[in-house]
Amino acid sequence: MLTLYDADRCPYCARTRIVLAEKGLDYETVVVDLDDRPAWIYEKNPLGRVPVLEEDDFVLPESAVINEYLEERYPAPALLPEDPAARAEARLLVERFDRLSRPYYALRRGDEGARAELGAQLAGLDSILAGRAFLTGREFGLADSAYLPWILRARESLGVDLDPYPLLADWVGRVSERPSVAAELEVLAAL
Ligand SMILES: N[C@@H](CCC(=O)N[C@@H](CS)C(=O)NCC(=O)O)C(=O)O
Repeated sequence: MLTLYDADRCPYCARTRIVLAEKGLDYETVVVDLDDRPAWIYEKNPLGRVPVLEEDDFVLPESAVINEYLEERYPAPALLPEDPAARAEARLLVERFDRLSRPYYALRRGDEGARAELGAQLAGLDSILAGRAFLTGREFGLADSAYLPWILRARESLGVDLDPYPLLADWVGRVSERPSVAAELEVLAAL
């Protein structure tokens, strides 16, 4: 049995919700109140953060690691390409995700220059999509799941216009038709 310690508003949790949905896995959700975190969450994750995935007595924090675990434990459908170089490229994008999250959170705080810095990162993703349909490669996968929650929130909550990044905007439109991502749009609309 899989359990996800989860919070609707958390984009890191959204990463894992997308992967669980893409893989068609059944799981239980335990909602963690981020404004009043229960003491027991520190037993699951010493940092006190969500998401945490539990499978029987195996407990795992960190969204990127959880998603890699799910990919290996439940390989079908694959969310990484077969080719080792393409797999490495997808992993590199996930590894360097803080280049996008830094200006995203700076913009949320209202820091000067953050919107332009976030725009530069969105332009970088747009140029990656010039050579491929998805950030992960030819198929939707882990890198797409890793970036989408912030890009959706930037558009929906921070008023970031994606029109200047046409390939990125097309990608958002394309992936939004997937049930895993459509469900996240519903979560966002209800926040
Ligand atoms: N690196 C972690 C970050 C998770 C994270 O920051 N989660 C936030 C909610 S979106 C959280 O639990 N914050 C509580 C805190 O930082 O104390 C991951 O990828 O899972």
